[in-house]
Amino acid sequence: MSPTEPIDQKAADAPAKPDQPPVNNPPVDNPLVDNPPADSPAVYSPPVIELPSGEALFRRPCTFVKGVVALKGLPDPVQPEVAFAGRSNVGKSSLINALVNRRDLARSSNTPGRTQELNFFDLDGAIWMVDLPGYGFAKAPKAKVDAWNKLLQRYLAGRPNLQRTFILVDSRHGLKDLDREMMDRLDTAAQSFQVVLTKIDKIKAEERDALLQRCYAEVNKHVAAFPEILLTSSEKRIGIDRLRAHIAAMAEG
Ligand SMILES: Nc1nc2c(ncn2[C@@H]2O[C@H](COP(=O)(O)OP(=O)(O)O)[C@@H](O)[C@H]2O)c(=O)[nH]1
Ligand SMILES: [Mg+2]
Repeated sequence: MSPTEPIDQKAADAPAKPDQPPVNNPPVDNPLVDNPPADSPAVYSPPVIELPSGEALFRRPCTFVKGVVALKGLPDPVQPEVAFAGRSNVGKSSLINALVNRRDLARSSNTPGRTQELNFFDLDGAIWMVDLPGYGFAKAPKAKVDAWNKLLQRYLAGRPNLQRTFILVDSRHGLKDLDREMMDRLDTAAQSFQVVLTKIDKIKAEERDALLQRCYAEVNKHVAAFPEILLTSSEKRIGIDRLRAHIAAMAEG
């Protein structure tokens, strides 16, 4: 399916039936996965993934818990958590809202002043989702950037319940140096990460395949990288079910 084609919303939301594979599994057809050119770098072949567990988890209520500005404010690591990182404007708030099927959950915590906090969302006691501050604020004062980097470093190095960090990358821009720094940091901290391409409705199918190939070639070199890159659009609701299922696989209860 091309990202420019309309998505059948009913079909996309319908529970998986054994005789009818869900529209979003895999999220979009990818000729590189099905038929990689001989000279291309290895492209990961995504496994069939159970979507219903993700649907069930994300039907449960999600609440904003707190914004954390210092290590001592972190909640005790009593349940698993996943974090969302990415450059500002990458579509982080929109993706979290799409996951929980709300318009304003992430955005409501995104008022100025809250943007430099680690925002914790509790998915019904099963898993925390942590919205990390968007990186790449050119105008932020150096002292603030240094303080934020220190907090992030300590958080990533010492959070035993952190299962995975999703690094969101805008499909129109691809990987940037700040994303590379983040991947290096996660390698050093031995923290698993997974790249999630956002706004794939904004690019053409040909561009998408080339982008995916470039990203796989680079991401695969990182020891902490989860081998599957996800393609998403919050606006067209593409790839949301699959991301939910990934999160459900790490949740408790
Ligand atoms: N076309 C398109 N636009 C998107 C998508 N996700 C986010 N946006 C737009 O990108 C801009 C930044 O989104 P936001 O979620 O606030 O980004 P954040 O700064 O990373 O939290 C907003 O104007 C969104 O409407 C998407 O999937 N498709
Ligand atoms: Mg945001």
